[in-house]
Amino acid sequence: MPSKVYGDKDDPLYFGYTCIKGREFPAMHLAPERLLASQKRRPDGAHDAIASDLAISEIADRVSHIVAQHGPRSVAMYIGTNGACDVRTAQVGMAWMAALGSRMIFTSITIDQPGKMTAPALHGTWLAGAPTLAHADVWMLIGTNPIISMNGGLQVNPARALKKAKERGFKLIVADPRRTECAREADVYLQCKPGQDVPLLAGLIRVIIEEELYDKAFVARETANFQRLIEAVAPYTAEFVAAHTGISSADLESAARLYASGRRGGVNLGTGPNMAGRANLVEYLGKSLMTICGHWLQEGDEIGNPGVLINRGPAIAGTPGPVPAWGFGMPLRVKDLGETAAGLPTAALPDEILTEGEGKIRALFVLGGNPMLAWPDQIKTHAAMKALDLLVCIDPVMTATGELSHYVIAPTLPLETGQPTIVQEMVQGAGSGWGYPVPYGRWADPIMPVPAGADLIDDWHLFYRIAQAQKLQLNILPASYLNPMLGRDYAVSPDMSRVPSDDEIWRIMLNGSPVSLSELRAKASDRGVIFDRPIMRVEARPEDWTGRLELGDLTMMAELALVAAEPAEPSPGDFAFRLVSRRLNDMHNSSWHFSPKQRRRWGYNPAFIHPDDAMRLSVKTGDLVEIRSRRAAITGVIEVTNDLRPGVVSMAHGFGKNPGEHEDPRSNGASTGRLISADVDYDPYTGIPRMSAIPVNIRRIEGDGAGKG
Ligand SMILES: Nc1nc2c(c(=O)[nH]1)N[C@H]1C(S)=C(S)[C@@H](COP(=O)(O)OP(=O)(O)OC[C@H]3O[C@@H](n4cnc5c(=O)[nH]c(N)nc54)[C@H](O)[C@@H]3O)O[C@H]1N2
Ligand SMILES: Nc1nc2c(c(=O)[nH]1)N[C@H]1C(S)=C(S)[C@@H](COP(=O)(O)OP(=O)(O)OC[C@H]3O[C@@H](n4cnc5c(=O)[nH]c(N)nc54)[C@H](O)[C@@H]3O)O[C@H]1N2
Ligand SMILES: [Mo]
Repeated sequence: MPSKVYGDKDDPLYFGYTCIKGREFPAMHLAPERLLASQKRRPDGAHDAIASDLAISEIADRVSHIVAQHGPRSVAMYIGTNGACDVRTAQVGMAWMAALGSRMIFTSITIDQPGKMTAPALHGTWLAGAPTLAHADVWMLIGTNPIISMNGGLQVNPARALKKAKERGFKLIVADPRRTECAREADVYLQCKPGQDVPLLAGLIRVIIEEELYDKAFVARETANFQRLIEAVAPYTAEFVAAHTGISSADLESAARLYASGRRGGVNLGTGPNMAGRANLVEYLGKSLMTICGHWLQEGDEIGNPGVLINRGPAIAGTPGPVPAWGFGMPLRVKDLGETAAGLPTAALPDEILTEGEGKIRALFVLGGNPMLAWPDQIKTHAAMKALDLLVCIDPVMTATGELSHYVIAPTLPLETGQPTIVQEMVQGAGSGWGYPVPYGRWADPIMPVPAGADLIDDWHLFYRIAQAQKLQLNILPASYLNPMLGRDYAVSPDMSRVPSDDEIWRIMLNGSPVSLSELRAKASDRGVIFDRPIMRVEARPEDWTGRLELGDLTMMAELALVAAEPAEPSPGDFAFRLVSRRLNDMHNSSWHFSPKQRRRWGYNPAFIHPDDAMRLSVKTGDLVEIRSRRAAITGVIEVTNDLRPGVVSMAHGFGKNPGEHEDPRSNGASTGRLISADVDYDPYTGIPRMSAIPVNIRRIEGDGAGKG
């Protein structure tokens, strides 16, 4: 039985890299907190173990009953971070929803970085894609810290990739109110005010245009409405940017000049800017910055990864042009929201559950997610979860959401099932420097046995077996096509009289993949391999091609005008601090907080503040404070650090308990989601409310005196 995880130094891509979450995997499989049987809620709120067969047939009955009474739209699905990690879960789950006739599928994307999907729709996708780090001279990271988060940008083993790139003169620009691990490596670091990324990006674009540093030939050939962008960024003068962002004109100019000086480059925005109020616009400006500098891959450039398990689209130096980012598909009943390029608005799902009337959502399936500690507006989420007729979670532990669930289905864990490296390839479309830079692939056989006496199922079995009980025929799409429309030709309608074997389901998932499942297993079973794929180079677009990258989308230009009219301090005096989101190195969202190794530093989510602020508030590390927003108050534990911009309090999410439950700030942490309101200051398209740069006040809690000094 494996007890230790270590990196394979000879791996041709990771070079021995592992993260603490990976190293903790075996411990998670054996953790005493792990559920070894599914759970059913009693009327008094406690849970009893239930045989998985019985749970599945009871759930199928209840769903059938709800659908018969209220129609398929009353059943919704939420795919969380661990519902997306094993592609079988989401693919079979979505096939079941399709068979049921419900389109109410939500994911964490709309409460994470929705601009990653809407901006390419508004701007147009450059089919050749962005350069990998190895082929770039300059890079900009805005509110993202991939050395720790692995959020894309710097690719796999980011610290090593960055070091290699810097050895050959590569330059890095970082903008973040917190001096992050990435900021320490930066050639230019901008310690900007949070929530002011629109002025920052518009200011950078203005400098590049005014100093004529942009790629004139590329802009003339491949873009539309450049003039509109020129006019829209004109108000973002050096003085305006300095007042709004706290960045001096000298620093702004040196960042702009450095970025424009590169031949190939990338721009990555992360959760910070996407959560700070203008997700679509900040990502749109990020794409526009790459475009005016002509930083995309060009004709003749080599494509780093032509695809191993995923079919990469054609590598053409051109764009089909913009496609609708919203205003299509199925409308919600609330807040005038509907389908978007980033999916349905998860932040509005509680409203869909709480709003009476035809189509009201009554049943929710949560796949590897934890709404109670992840969705914005914990108070409203709590009301919604309690209002459901049926709440089912698939989760290896009893979570805050599990406590409110009618059923918690106990799944197998990754080391107990075979897995290919497909998810890492699927994310390649999320931006520059995402996915594998080379055609790397690997198949991992199960290496740990399912614990003796446990009654566990692979997540996807739940939906397959509910469908069997409901006599529904599934039509399962492969995961090997990023475009589900193309993947349709490869969909499989299995014989529903039996459950497919592991081998069969993986064949369906990889149906039509460039490298087949059997080739992957034969060549890359005991270690990762860089596959010998034909070299792919970017081709010229046909002369008569009409698609252009849109630099002047009217909705985005109107939003630029709105921000240009905002005062530098939106609410002077009212709320002295801005609460910003962050990741903790040892923890992953709300998962596995009980793991002793992950708790070795902090078992909670500290409230990081600058020493000057600590002095002003008369607090020191370890002291308790009240953090109050317009919506609610939580108790935080102070951690003083020089890394932050004064006036900013930085806290991770995913901690604390359900509202009304006793919470020990030094052991459970606190829920930052409770401070958020889903009903004010939300994006009119994706529904994401302000989840970073939240106005708050901080007050010392008198008489606590338990600080560490
Ligand atoms: N205030 C605030 N809110 C935020 C954010 C923020 O920065 N600030 N960040 C947002 C972001 S970026 C995201 S992605 C969302 C996350 O939203 P969610 O995905 O809803 O939340 P997680 O905490 O990632 O939930 C993961 C769940 O998966 C379970 N799990 C762990 N391993 C497995 C497994 O192998 N199988 C299964 N089935 N389950 C498993 C864990 O126990 C946990 O309950 O939260 C968002 N919410
Ligand atoms: N160790 C660890 N790794 C993780 C996770 C985890 O919980 N722990 N979560 C995973 C998930 S679900 C995701 S989505 C990714 C996220 O990956 P990233 O987006 O890289 O997440 P962070 O490391 O929090 O970086 C966000 C940065 O934004 C800054 N910031 C906050 N507000 C603003 C703002 O208004 N403007 C600017 N410019 N910056 C701002 C914060 O200070 C922070 O440094 O990470 C993933 N990886
Ligand atoms: Mo996320």
